[in-house]
Amino acid sequence: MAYHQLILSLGGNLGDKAEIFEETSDWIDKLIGKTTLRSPIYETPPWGFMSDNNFWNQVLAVETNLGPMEVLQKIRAIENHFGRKRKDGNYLSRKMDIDILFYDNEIIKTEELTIPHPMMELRRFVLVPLADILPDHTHPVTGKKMAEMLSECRDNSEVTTISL
Ligand code: PH2
Ligand code: MG
Ligand code: MG
Repeated sequence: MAYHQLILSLGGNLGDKAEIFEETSDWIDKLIGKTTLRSPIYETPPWGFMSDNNFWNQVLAVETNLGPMEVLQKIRAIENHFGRKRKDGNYLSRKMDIDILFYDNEIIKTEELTIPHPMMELRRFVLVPLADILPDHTHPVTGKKMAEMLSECRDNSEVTTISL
C-alpha cells in the first residue's frame, strides 16, 4: 500500500517534557506510522497567550496509511492520554498538542480539520523546525517553500534548540 506523508507539529509546556515527547513519539509509531524525519526540539515562548511555562516544539514527518480524519482521531486519543482539556477560542497550557501541518499535498477545509495548518506561516516555533527537515517542501496553497516561508515570517520570538 502506498504511504501518505504526514507532517506533524508537536508542542507542550507542562509536565516532564523529555518524557512526554518520548512517549508521544512511541504512540505515534504505534497508532499512526513510522517517523522518517525528526527535527531538533526547540524551547519556545508561549505564542498568542500568557504563561510562565515555555514550550517545547518539534516537527516530525511520518509515513501513514491512515486517512486524515483517522489521523485526527489518533491524535486526539494521544492528546487525551496526556489529559488534554479544550476551551473554545483560547489557548491553554497543555502537556501535548499535536497539529497536522500537511497531509501529502491535500487541501482540506471542514469544520473539524483544516490542512495545511492555517497558522503555520505566523509561527516561528513551527517554521524553524519545519525548515530544518523539509526546507524544499512546497506549500500546496501558496506555492512557497518552507525555507522561504521562514525567511518571510514576521514572528521574532526566540526559538532555541534543546540538547537532550
Ligand atoms: N501552541 C499553541 C499556542 N501557542 N506557543 C508555542 N510556543 N508553542 C506551541 O506549540 C503553541 C503556542 C496552540 O496550539
Ligand atoms: Mg496547536
Ligand atoms: Mg492542536
